[in-house]
Amino acid sequence: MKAWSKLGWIGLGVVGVMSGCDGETQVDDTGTPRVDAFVEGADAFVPEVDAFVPEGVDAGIDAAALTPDAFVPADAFSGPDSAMSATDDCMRTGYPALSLVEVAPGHDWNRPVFLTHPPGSSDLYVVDARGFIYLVRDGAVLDTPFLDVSSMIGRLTGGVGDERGLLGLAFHPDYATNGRFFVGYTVPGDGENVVAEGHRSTASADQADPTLTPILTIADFAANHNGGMVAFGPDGYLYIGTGDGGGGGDPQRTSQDPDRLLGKMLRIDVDTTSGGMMYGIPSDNPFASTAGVRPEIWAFGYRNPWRFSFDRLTHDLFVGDVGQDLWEEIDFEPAGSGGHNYGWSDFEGTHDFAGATLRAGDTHTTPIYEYHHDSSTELVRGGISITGGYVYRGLAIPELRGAYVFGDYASADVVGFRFCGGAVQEPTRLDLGTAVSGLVSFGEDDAGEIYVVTFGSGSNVRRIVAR
Ligand SMILES: [Ca+2]
Ligand SMILES: [Ca+2]
Repeated sequence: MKAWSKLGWIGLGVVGVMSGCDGETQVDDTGTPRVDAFVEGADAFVPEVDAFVPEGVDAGIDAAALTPDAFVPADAFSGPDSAMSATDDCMRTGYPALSLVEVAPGHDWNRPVFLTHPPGSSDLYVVDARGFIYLVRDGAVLDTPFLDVSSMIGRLTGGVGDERGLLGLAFHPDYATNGRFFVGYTVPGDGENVVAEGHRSTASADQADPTLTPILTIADFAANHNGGMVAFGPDGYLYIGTGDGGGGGDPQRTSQDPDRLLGKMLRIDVDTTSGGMMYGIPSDNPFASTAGVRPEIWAFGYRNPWRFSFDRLTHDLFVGDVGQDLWEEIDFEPAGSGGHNYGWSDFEGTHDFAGATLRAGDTHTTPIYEYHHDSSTELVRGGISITGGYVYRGLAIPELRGAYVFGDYASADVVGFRFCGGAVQEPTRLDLGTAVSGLVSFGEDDAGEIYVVTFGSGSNVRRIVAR
């Protein structure tokens, strides 16, 4: 646990206990001392999720009680937690009617591919695959891009389905003070997948220095399946999703190869360096000291993890992993549990995939949700390339809270479900009031509101709102 630990929350943290206390004082996520839920005599405190109902919330299902002024401090979402509990959100049923609102009305987007924000900031940053990052403030795109590395990334020539370019962005948890951010991109051609560090300009807080410093470069062999998503976890470490390299059918068997970084989730420490690398290896990485396994590896067996996210309330990790020809899947990782093997290319979804075997000794962590490319039986109709989303924990749409919202690049459908008690509840095609075309990514702002990013003929960046 790194920078944010000072906020006082723990992994499953609905109710935490102060480190070093002897069971006398507990705090909830707002730092309010709580003693009523304390279990007398317990050596190791176990969060009593069910026992905790935030003040002002009647069992968590009264939408009228979920107004921000009722109990949530104005800055409650500056970190990944809120004062409300996952249990409350799991008691909800159904989904509200929704619609989409442009973040910058009338703006002519080109290749938007991701949206994110610095911690604690209401600004929105939109990544354009051609090599730009645009800053959106108060409903308008600033004239000068935050970052322009288009001359390095190169103009994409493979059409809107081209998977290369500038693909990911993550602001350091202490960005407000240190100005550090990280991007994922591909170099032109079939070249490397790169994670690089950038810095906010000292001349203007709305612009970055023009030079990026690569910190991790991974050789690649095909134009597709480049991962590219980077995100800081609740632990303050940088998570990096990598594709299997590309082609089709995992031709180089990279995803199960312990000596290659393709087809994995990686976790690194960008605040230290070690072993001649420009980053450190967290000591609790699952293979940090395992001979024959790259220490950066956090999880095995992805094909192309196209968008992953941490539930800001539970810290669980949800990954949309793009399938081959039959099955799209959503993988789940309980907060802080590394070392899983998600199966590719021994499995596509829960199904055997010919030609590969699982890494010796591993067991297959199966997806929590999968859908077939045969649209006649699926909520996602016509899907062939999943776009992983977010668990909605915002305040603006109480009836949507707790829902993991995702979609598919090739489908007009967006689907939500709540993952509670280890089970997918009420998977439902959401009513957005419009078909979504070219859904390339979701995004989340500091308040927990979520966005859809589309490109192609309908390039746009829109916020999901209640209708
Ligand atoms: Ca590739
Ligand atoms: Ca899998």
